Amino acid sequence: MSKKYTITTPIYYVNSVPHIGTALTTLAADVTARYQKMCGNEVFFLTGTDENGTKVKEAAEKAGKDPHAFVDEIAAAFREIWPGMGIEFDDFIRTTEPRHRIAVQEFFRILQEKGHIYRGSYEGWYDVSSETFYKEADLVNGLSPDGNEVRWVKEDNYFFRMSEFGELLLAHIESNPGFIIPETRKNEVVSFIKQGLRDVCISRANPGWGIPVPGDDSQVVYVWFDALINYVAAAGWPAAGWEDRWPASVQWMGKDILTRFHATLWPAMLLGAGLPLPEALVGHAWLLMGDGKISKSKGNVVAPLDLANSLSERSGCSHDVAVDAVRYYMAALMPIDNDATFTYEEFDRLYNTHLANDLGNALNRSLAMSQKFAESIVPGGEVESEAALAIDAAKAAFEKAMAGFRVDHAAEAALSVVRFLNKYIDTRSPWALAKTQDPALPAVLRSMLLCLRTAEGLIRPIMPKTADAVCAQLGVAPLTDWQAIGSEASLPAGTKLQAPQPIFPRLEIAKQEQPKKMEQPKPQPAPAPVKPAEVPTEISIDDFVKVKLKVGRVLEAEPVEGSDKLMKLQVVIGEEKRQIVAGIRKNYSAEDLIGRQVIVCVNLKPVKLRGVESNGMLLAATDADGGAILLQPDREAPEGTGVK
Ligand code: ME8
Repeated sequence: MSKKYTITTPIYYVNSVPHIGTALTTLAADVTARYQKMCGNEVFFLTGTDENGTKVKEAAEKAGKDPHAFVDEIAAAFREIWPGMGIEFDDFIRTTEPRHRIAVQEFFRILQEKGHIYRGSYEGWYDVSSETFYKEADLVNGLSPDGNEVRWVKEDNYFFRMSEFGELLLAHIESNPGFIIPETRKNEVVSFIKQGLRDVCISRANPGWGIPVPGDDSQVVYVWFDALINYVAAAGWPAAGWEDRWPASVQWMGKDILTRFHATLWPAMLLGAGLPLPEALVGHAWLLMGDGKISKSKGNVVAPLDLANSLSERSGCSHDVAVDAVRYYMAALMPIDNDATFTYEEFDRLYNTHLANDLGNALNRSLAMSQKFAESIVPGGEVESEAALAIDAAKAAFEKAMAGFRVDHAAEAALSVVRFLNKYIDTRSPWALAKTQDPALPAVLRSMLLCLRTAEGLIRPIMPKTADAVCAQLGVAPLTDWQAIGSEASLPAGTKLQAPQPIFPRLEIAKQEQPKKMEQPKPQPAPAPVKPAEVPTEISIDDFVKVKLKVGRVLEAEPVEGSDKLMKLQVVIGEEKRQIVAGIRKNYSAEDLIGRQVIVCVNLKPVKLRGVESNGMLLAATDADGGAILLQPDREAPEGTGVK
């Protein structure tokens, strides 16, 4: 059988349920898997749970549960949550399974046979939270380097001669530049090894939980030594045929478990047993919440599905799209070198700007214009060269990003094509071409639609359900072959398009709507004296129809320099684009405005406000402080629709 492209995540401790931190790594692995499948590789995507440690046993005791029942319950939560996040793993290994126990005991036996294991006594500190042994010199103010409590341990144990592998590991890292990613973390690993690797204690006194050391039931295998072996156990080792799944092409993890475990202990174990080393180890940075790492003990856990459910409720988008929006957020944020901070505000902002504005608008506008100017049929004709270049550049940027496991850059590349498209629509102005019956119109529409089709292919590894929704509107089958992305054949002339259906309804970002943010009610000022209502002068319908009102969409927005009230907007109204200056800055930021539909009075005489020409007026109600509350159609209406 041919070698598969093997992708692994860490196997997670079952002391707590999945959260947005563990989802981050699993998502990175899923995006890699989906991309590699599209590239034609046979993929083996492995995840699972780490169930044998002291940490898990103590968590079960704390919960007053039998450890077997406890691990079954939490492992089931992991197994169930991942498909709900669109994560399609091929195997889920639990370290309490017989196939894992057999592999661990055999691995131990082989290393023993080859003289890499000896008996000794351990006296030192042990951090249960990270299941790590520390020397006195490693401690910081009596705590582990991560700030966890440590306990003194004195036991007769088995030791692995890790000290013998330092030179071999350094040579491997040196001759395989892609082995440890990113570069900064590779340097940390190299200096850790250069300080001298110590032999590692690889067993603990048997507490009645864990995998017994072969031939010595008084000891169980140290949980890290045990857990790392899951990767080859799931490949089928020690039985024949494991070579099609091991070595891994990439092992994804957080930086916490790279240096001491995956980049030193694990390769040393493999070298000792005569097994091949993984091709790449990616140790990403932290997703922080507020000022700290997301962890159950800190009580700051965000469940990814809760986030999706809240988005779907608040915006009205479908559940599938909301899950994709969470996937997109994590992909776009994917911290590699530096830690990133999770905030609800940033999540909402990215949804509105990247998804509703950039992707949603590109889709709506392209389909609406195709409907208007090409009867919703993909026209023939050559794709214009600037569109072809943008398509190729986005695809190449995505490929480069994924070759270096930069999921964040891949997300950026995927959206670059719709950002280009929105600008292209503005500059090529199909409405103007239609007016003058310019022969370039079919090519422009075709270019727009091919950009969309390309975006559908490029977002697919990150947002698979959204890609399907885009396909449905384009009237084509999903683009699953990477080679075909960007090709003219991927969107044949004559394809019948569907009417545009907004996929990402905009979120109204009012502070009080943010989930989990409770604001103290402010003391209410005494009500202002009510002014008697003015009796408006009556006008006839003939007067009213003189005021021409139309639906427009804000494409660009920026504050007018020197004014704290005025915003300069570029608004598309049907086939034309207008500059409008509006006194709404106090209540709306540029981000609130871009992509929003507005009602415009289109037959006001142009005026100059602070020296900037304004060609129309937005309709707005006025709040108690004189601030603007913009009017907006109750549902999306094509730009240019008349308002009565
Ligand atoms: O370490 N930001 O399991 P674990 C980014 N069982 N990534 C995060 C994160 C955050 N806030 N929180 C968790 C173990 N992670 C061992 C692994 S493998 C043979 C054994 C992710 O449940 C990140 O990948 O503590 C980190 O390395 C992993 O979860 C730790 O999961």
